[in-house]
Amino acid sequence: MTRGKYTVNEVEERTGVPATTLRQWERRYGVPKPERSESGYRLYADEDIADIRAIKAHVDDGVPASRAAQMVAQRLADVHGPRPMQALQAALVAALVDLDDAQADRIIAEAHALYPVEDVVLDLFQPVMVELGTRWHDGVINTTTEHFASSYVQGRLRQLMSLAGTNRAGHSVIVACAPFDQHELGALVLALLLRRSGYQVYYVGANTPVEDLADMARAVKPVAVMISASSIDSVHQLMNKRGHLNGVAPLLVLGGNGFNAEPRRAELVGGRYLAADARDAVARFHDLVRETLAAEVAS
Ligand code: B12
Repeated sequence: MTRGKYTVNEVEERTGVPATTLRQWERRYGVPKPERSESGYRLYADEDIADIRAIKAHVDDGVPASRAAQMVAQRLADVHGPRPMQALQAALVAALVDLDDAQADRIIAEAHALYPVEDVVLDLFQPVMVELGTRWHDGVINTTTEHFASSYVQGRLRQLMSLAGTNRAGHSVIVACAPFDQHELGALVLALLLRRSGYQVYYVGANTPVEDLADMARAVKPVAVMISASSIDSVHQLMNKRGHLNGVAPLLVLGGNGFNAEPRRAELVGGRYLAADARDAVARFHDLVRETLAAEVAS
């Protein structure tokens, strides 16, 4: 049943909140949540108008808009059940843009109470970092805000890594970023998912010289070296150094944005590409490890 009956301009007239602000609240905080007409126009219900008036009243009392929207969203969650991931994404983006890590902690606690760790990481942290990174690339937020957000998310991912523990009996894997590549979050997400799947993960992190990575592999003897490259430049760095990567481990696995656009580039570096999504990549990786180890035993 459709509840929506007022257009955005009618809502502006009734509540005194400008249409641009209404759209911004919806995008940033997930409230109000108007329905859409068949042609895509927003249609607000009486309940939406009540929510907008409640947010406006808090804002008029001096409460920041992000907090006011959060208070109303929390009340809605109490009445209607858990907030969907999309609303949590918008709320987390808003908290990080406001440099409000206490609020970010609360949102993530809510997400962990509702969803499995893999979903929180892939459906909350990942889109939030893409959104904030894109805002930085577009010059909408400055470098300090981006760094604040990245290091916050990085901290949360490292915490999850520690909680996952180390499986000394698991097959070992080294995860690193390509030389000069500072995009660390994808590699960290991959490392976390691998650790939660029982691998013994050596997470090396950003900007790793290939020669040093090869030295480490000789010492650790992992079943796989996995390298993340987020840009074309990073892929070229790996291509130029492919000699050092040759035979570095039974499996050389390459991934990240620089390969997602053109997976065949992995062959040019002498490695394998699995998938754009870390969850799919880890599932394929299990099979690949099994096949590789079986082939080694047979030979
Ligand atoms: C956040 C971000 C940044 C942050 C990075 C913060 C950090 N500490 O990590 C900052 C602001 C620092 C940054 C800087 C730059 N960035 Co930037 N950045 C992004 C952005 C918006 C999101 C990346 C991200 O964090 N995603 C979230 C993670 C979790 O997802 P992911 O990286 O895709 O990883 C997933 C999968 O790909 C996969 N995966 C990743 N690695 C691997 C490895 C293996 C082996 C496997 C199996 C799977 C796998 O699993 C992960 C989890 O699902 C992307 C655009 C985008 N839409 O992705 C641009 C992007 C990667 N950046 C880009 C550029 C150009 C830069 C800069 C050069 C800009 C500049 N002028 O300075 C610098 C480079 C700095 C450097 N030397 O590396 C370009 C690269 C273009 C290209 N194709 O060559 C992109 C694509 C933006 C664009 N459209 O232009 N960036």
